[in-house]
Amino acid sequence: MNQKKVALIGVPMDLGADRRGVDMGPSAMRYAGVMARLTRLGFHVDDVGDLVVPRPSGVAGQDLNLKHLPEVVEVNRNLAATVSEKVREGYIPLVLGGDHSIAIGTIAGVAQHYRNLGVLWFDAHGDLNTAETSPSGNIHGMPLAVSLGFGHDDLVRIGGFAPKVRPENVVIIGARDLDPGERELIKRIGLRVFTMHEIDRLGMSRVMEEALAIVTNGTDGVHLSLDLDAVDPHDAPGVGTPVVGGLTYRESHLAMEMLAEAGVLVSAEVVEVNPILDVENRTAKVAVALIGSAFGEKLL
Ligand code: B3U
Ligand code: MN
Ligand code: MN
Repeated sequence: MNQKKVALIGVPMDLGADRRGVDMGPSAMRYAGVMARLTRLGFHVDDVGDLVVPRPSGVAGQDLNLKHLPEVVEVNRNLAATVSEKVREGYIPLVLGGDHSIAIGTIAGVAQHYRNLGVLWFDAHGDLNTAETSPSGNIHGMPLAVSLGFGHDDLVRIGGFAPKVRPENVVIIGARDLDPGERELIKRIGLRVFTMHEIDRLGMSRVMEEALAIVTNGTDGVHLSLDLDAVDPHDAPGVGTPVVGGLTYRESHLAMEMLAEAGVLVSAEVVEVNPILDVENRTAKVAVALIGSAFGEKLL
């Protein structure tokens, strides 16, 4: 009996995005049939349900450079514990967001079981800000920095160790909106970023070959962090922060299919689906289709 097992974990969190509707993402993706999609692929799926996300404590006195920090820390601590337990039980955790701040908890939980975790980070943004460089104070613009060991101690230390991942094992794909402090950090730590410029020049096939070579080199597993705003707003309009000029439906599917073919995926999260801004749940449907491809769905 070695049927592959997936644990679905919903995190209806929008505090990292300063309350913008992405808390409904898990429902939207469940409604779009994520469970049936994975079951059809032959996975045993355990839907753990949704973690509890607290109401924001008073706005008065809160740190505007790290909005809702105590709540974001609490949720990510719980998420790290849940993810870690599911990995221990032999599941591939699939975390449904929620805003991207939840990557802090997912990666903290997974990294407890992998000494050298590779990370494929699909995003229009870098998510490499700290309180010092963030233009918004929103923690969903910080999770990759935190996982690399940069940022507020309460975030960086979740799971009890830091850093969770090394820059040489991480790539960003689809970036087109980077802040000055993020560019500086990318250069300082030598992080490989495949911007839209490179995707246009090289094509997604070549970009994924290079990206997979990096995240599998010396690693013992690969985590997929999929921010739906990597996809062009034409195909994925319902996201927290849409940015024009993104990945096409076809490019994003090819990327997920190539990831599945590599056979290295150990955990994933799909984030920033915002049903309030969506058109007939289109973005959640795209998200679920991309999940299908990442987990091995083929056209023929
Ligand atoms: N880089 C900006 C904007 C942003 C980051 N992530 C999202 N938006 N979704 C920031 O606020 O850090
Ligand atoms: Mn993001
Ligand atoms: Mn983003």
